[in-house]
Amino acid sequence: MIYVTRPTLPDIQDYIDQIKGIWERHWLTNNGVLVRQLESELKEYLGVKNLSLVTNATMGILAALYALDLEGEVITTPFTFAATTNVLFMKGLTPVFADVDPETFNIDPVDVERKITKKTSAILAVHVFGNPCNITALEKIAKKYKLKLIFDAAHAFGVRYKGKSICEYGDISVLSFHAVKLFNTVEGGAVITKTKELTHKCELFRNFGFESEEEIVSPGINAKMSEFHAAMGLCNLKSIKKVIEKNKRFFDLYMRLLGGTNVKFQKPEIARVVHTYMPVCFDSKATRDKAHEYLMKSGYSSRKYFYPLTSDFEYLRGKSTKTKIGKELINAKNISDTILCLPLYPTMEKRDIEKICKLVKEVC
Ligand code: T4K
Repeated sequence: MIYVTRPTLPDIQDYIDQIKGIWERHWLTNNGVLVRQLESELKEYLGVKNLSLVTNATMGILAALYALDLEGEVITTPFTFAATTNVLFMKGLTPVFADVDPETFNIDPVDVERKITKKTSAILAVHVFGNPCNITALEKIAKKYKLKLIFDAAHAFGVRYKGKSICEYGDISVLSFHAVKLFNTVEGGAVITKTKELTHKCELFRNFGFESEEEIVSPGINAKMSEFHAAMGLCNLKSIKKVIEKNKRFFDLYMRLLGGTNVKFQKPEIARVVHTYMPVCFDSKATRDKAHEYLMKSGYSSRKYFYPLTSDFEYLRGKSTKTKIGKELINAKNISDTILCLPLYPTMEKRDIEKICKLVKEVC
């Protein structure tokens, strides 16, 4: 079976060399040497100032919500992975869903502004599939209404926007380093903030709120990255350039082979985009579901990222006194109903992409 993606693994000897020192130091987690080294290498690679590693992006977004001390309503996108909405709910915030742009699949700033109320404290936007949101418009709105701006940048590792890292925009951005991401630490993530104070708050959050051995100054959780995860990151960072190049080459091949069919592609914003996913939209839900099944039968596992919309989650419905379920999320619904992410990873064979495209064309 060819899966939608396949994690990048370093040379095993390279990983063994990287973890050997752990046996000498007997320091396995909680801000170890390798965690600090990876933080420093990532700051350099991404070109960001304030970065802290965490166990995963889900915890990273939760840390952001606590660090910014948010209350009330947060305007967000329903076209995202469960994590984005789940953490709002877990923090006791009310997700208010804005529709997305039909071309870029990202949150629509016009609808964001329409949904602002006296209770709104922040905007939580997602750079879907690594494609930057309309950052300029969102920043303007956040400034005008004095709202905090958080970017779920789970898919946006290495993306640059107007000459700097995409993670340097907004108050806080969160990257995911899960196994299936472009850059992985097995499980992991990073929180990038605008100020040292916010980073300090996120770091308190990831370690139970401990300021010192006897002082807990804020609510916190265990979101610490281990040395073994950091070691994987240090190894994988060495090959990231090749991974990005290879994915881009395969992405372009898909575009070429599927160009001229009636599948629709996500429209990129102006930016240096990286390609973690190969999303395509079909002309109807029925065709999408047929393609999903047909590919599966032929040994190719595609994924319906993101279906259903998070605004359709049953648990939100149960708490609808608190949660505003989106009613007019037309664009998001259309995309969610017709989208399929096709397999894309650097160690794929060109002939698999050719075969996948042939199968997709047959369904179209
Ligand atoms: N925000 C957004 C917008 C996100 O997309 C995500 C996560 C988050 C926040 C939260 O980030 P983290 O807290 O995870 O850091 C996967 C990932 O688990 C998830 O990280 C990712 N987004 C989401 C889009 O995809 P699943 O449940 O679809 O993945 P899974 O485990 O079924 O893996 C997909 C395919 O990859 C498998 O069918 C086979 C292949 N695979 C997977 C793993 C784990 C492998 O070949 N080897 C592996 O080790 O969620």
